[in-house]
Parts: sequence; structure tokens; C-alpha cells
Amino acid sequence: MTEYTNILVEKRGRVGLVTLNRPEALNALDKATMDQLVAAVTAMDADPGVGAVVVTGSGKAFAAGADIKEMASQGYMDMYAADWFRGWEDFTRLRIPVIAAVSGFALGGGCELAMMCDFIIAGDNAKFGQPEINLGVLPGMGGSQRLTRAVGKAKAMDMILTGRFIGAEEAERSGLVSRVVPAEDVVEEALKAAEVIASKSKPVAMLAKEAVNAAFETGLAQGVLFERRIFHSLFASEDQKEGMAAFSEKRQPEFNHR
Ligand code: CO8
Repeated sequence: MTEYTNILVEKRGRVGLVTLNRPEALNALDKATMDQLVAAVTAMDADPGVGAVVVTGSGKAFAAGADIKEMASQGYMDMYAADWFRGWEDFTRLRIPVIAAVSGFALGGGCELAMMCDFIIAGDNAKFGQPEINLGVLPGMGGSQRLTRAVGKAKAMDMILTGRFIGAEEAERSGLVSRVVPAEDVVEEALKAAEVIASKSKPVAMLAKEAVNAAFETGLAQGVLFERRIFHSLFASEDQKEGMAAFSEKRQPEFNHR
């Protein structure tokens, strides 16, 4: 595997685990970290031997935001010419299911990265926030859009305008995270969920992700039609034949991801 300086990359069976590893900066997301994370997960996306990915940080911080020190002295034309952080768009185009395992701070770009994943499993010590307003800016990696879709206008406005952090329980109540688990178990729980996903047919899981994401991009009628057409198309797959045969024969399916 490629040498990475800011992340740790492991493969556990059919599950990929990427750990942000800049503890000295609470995993602040500088350009190098973005490039390495996107490269690592893109490789997993293309690897037929990986069926799901977990992205995590450390116990204290999933990620405390974009790297403020790297950004602070940039001018408008630096930001624009470099199309600062455009690479995150590649992350959102990944087809493989990606789970965020969040312990500690997920702030600013850290919260936005967690929301770019397909779902979030949070440790009970997790703290989510979009405190950019305290820095004289606003969320720049999709936070004003994805947070609003996740928790609704009232709470998104509250968080983005005041910079208030919310804890794991409030995040679960608001629909930002799918599960809250004891902080020390968050990576293991996310890996277990990823193993379940990776045991399914990879192309079907990727299409299911695409269908759910379509709910955010289309109206209801088009979304339902999109889903039905994908459903129809799966009857051309070997995994549909295997899955339905296994049900009738009262055995576990053995998907070959085709
Ligand atoms: N960037 C750079 N360094 C950071 C960051 C960060 N976001 N967060 C923490 N660090 C560093 C600190 O500077 C410190 O380093 P040093 O020891 O060298 O001074 C080290 O990490 C430890 O941090 P603290 O000493 O501050 O630890 P505390 O436990 O006291 O506090 C907090 C933890 C509350 C998380 C605090 O560090 C904090 O408030 N961090 C900043 C949070 C923040 O404002 N995040 C938003 C950043 S802006 C952003 O994400 C915009 C994204 C969109 C960009 C899109 C561009 C197109």
C-alpha cells in the first residue's frame, strides 16, 4: 500500500479502516490529510476485496476542523486558484459505503467530513459543531447544506450562527448520527456494522447508497422511479439469483459481487 504520513490505513477482512493521525493538531484536516484520505478510500472503492470503509480519528478528536493555521494567511485568489478543498468532492463521489466512527470533537470541517460519510456512529463523548463563525468565516465543506438536511433548519441555524456544540445524545435525537455507543467501543461497533455491510453484495450496497443519496438530489416521484429502475436492473445480477435462491433453500447467501 502507498505510504501515508497523516493517516493510518488497514484492511480487516473485507473492511477498510482509515484513521486520521495528526494527534498534535487534533486531526485538523490540512490539504495533505485530505489528499491522503481521498486517495486511500478511492483505492478501497476500486478494490473488489473491500466492501465497506470506516473512517475514524482519535479518542479526543475525530477532527477539530480544517487546518486553521494552514488557511489563516491565504488570500482570496489563493483560495480560488487552488479551488481550496475541492478534493472533498471526490470523497462524496465514492461509491463504497463509508461509516464515520466519531469520538470526541467533530468540529467545522471535521463535522462536515463525518456528514460526507454515509452514516455516523458516535461515541458518547462526541461533540459536533460548526464553530466557523467564531473565526470570521462560515462552513466551507458543505456544512450549511448537509447539516440543514440532517437536523433541519432550526438546529442548523442555531449551531451555525452561535457556534454551539452538541453532544452525542442531542446529535442522535436530531438525526445527525445513527447510533451512540460507549466511546471506547466506537471503532469496534463501526467495524462490526461495516462487516455486516461488506458481507452483502458490493454492487448492490453501492446501488443502495446511490438510491438513498438520490433522495437528497431529486423530487419524490423521480427518486421512486430511480429506485424502481435500479431494482429492475438487479434482476440481471448473479447476486439477486443467489440471494433469492438462498432464501428459498433456507441457507446463507454466498454473494460473488456480480
Ligand atoms: N486547525 C489547526 N490546529 C488545530 C485545530 C484546527 N482546526 N484545532 C486544534 N488545533 C491544534 C491547536 O492549535 C493545538 O496546537 P498547539 O499545541 O500547537 O497550540 C492542538 O491542536 C491542541 O488543541 P488545543 O490546545 O486547542 O486543545 P483544547 O483541548 O484546549 O481545545 C478544541 C480543543 C475546542 C477542539 C480547540 O482546539 C478548538 O477550538 N479548535 C478549533 C475548532 C474550530 O474552530 N474548527 C473549525 C475550523 S475552520 C473549518 O473547519 C472550515 C472548514 C471549511 C474550509 C473550506 C475551505 C474551502
